[in-house]
Amino acid sequence: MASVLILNGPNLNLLGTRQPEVYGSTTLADIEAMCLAHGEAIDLKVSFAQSNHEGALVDAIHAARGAHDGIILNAGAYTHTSIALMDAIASVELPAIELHLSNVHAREDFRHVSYIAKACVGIICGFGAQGYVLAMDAMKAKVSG
Ligand code: CA2
Repeated sequence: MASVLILNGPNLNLLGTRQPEVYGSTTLADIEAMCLAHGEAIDLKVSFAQSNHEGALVDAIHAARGAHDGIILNAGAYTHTSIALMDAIASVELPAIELHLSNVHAREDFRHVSYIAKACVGIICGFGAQGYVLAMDAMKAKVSG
């Protein structure tokens, strides 16, 4: 069975507790449960992780090589700043999907810039928690040839 790492960056551990008007009221634990259930439905093994630390995210991406077939990454604010994450994604040579809950292009200008997009096969944003399911379907199609 194909396997995907769903990796979440800084502050996403706070989902559902603050700013529900921007990020919704679903918690990250709810999203993890939804992803695990969807993985069973579409035959995709799911590993789910979150870190507030850029280096820990780099380490998780490195560790995905040989362990997973693809990476779904909501890098949070590091999306807009991190060359290190871009380099890490490029280095592992796994298909990666950039994911955001919010429509970053309808928000502040600094959120229109993504360093990681260059290393990703595609981007999903603006669909809230449902975006994780959409990204899983896209990854399943990508890794199943
Ligand atoms: O829309 C997304 O998923 C983002 O990746 C979320 C990041 C933001 O910096 C990106 O531009 C877009 C921020 C995550 C912050 O999450 C919070 C959750 C609850 C309360 C406060 C922040």
